[in-house]
Amino acid sequence: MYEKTVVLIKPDAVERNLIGKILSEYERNDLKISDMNLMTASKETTEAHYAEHKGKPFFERLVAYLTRSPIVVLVIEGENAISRVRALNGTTNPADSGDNTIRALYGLSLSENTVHSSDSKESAEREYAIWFE
Ligand code: 3AN
Repeated sequence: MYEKTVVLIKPDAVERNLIGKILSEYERNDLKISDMNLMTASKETTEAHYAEHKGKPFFERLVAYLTRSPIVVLVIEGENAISRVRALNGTTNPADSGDNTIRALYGLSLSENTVHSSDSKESAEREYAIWFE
């Protein structure tokens, strides 16, 4: 199925000049970057994005991290783009992430794990509305 997914290149990656390396992982796997914004995320937008984690012990730290410096917000398209991008990104904790995944290569910790991507079609639509509308 042809899909769109929302990807965030998070502050730890932008701070370490990894935007180009991460974009090239998606492009060389035949995924299409169809929208892209470099921005500093507001607290309100970030809290909406991570609404499912509100109230958890790490929520405030997560919001402080994502808003501390610029991020890149992307729309990536292709056949089965949602699962393919998540496979390229790897698991939430970089320490457990498969060889050559973006998080294994560049992730620093469970909190500073370099990239985000939508986990379903519903999440992609919700996240698109948050970041692009
Ligand atoms: P993913 O981004 O892999 O879909 P989620 O949605 O479960 O992962 O978590 C969102 C973000 O919240 C993660 N990228 C991570 O930074 C943070 N996070 C999740 N679980 C924990 C935890 N137990 N401790 C600290 N941070 C966490």
